[in-house]
Amino acid sequence: MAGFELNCRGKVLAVDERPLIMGILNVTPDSFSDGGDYLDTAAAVARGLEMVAQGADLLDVGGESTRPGSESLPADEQIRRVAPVLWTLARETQVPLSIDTTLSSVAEAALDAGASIINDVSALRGDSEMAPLAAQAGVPVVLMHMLGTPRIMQKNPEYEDVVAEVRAFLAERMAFAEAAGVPRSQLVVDPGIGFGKTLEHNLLLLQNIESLLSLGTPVLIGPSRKAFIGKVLDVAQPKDRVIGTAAAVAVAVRAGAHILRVHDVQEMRQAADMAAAIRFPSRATRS
Ligand code: HH2
Repeated sequence: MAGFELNCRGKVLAVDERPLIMGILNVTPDSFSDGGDYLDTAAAVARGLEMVAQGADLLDVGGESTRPGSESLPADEQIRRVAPVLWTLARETQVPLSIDTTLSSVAEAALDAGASIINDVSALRGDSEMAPLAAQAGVPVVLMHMLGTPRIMQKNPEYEDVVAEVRAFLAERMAFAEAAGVPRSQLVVDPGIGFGKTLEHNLLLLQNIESLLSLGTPVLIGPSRKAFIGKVLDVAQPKDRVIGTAAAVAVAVRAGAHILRVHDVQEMRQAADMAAAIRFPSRATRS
């Protein structure tokens, strides 16, 4: 898959040279693993810069938790949380900043503050103004699969063939985005690990990442510290799921995933680079 590039308002992310690490920055009181850690703007900015120093290629800033059972948060409160963090980070680091939201008014304020990627876990279904905004702003868009909404998504999710259904959904969302004016070259797809999936669904999706590569866009995977790892390893605390996350990241990179959305940047930089070296030995040994 040669020549993949995302144009983040002039900052170019080369997607096929090495795996890209997207550092997670949740400016929320209630995110499932780091809620409350970075509510203060200064603490959030410091964490963002730390992740960049640890090897993050881009940062994903969110003001709303989408953990199972969560309610949606009004736009003005999301903006109040993320805008000052984005504004400051945009002036203190060169890496592209992504806004994790389903609301166009939040995305618009974030773009004004310096974000240059939209990460929409509703895949442009949550707000009819989101696709036109993305098209007009010319920024990359992450389209993620989710069954239902965060409030109800983990209540008995069912599929006949989870891999095929998630792939078909993402193909349909790509067509929708393109019809709205977002070029295919600016789209990223994501199977949405943990969003309306049982343990088996998550494992099957990670086992079959290759099936998404033929969609012809970069693939983003977000396994970081999630409950499926806790279930497999019997680890209750999300912050204790780092090694399980590293295993999932390595498998995803070996299968061809391009972007890894993670909390533990330092560890996942190494896991991803090691897996990439095994996938492409000639690149790793080039002097
Ligand atoms: N996962 C979460 C949030 N946003 N976006 C994409 N594209 N893919 C993901 O897998 C994904 C995402 C949930 O993780 P986190 O941000 O750590 O938690 P919370 O939603 O509780 O803030």
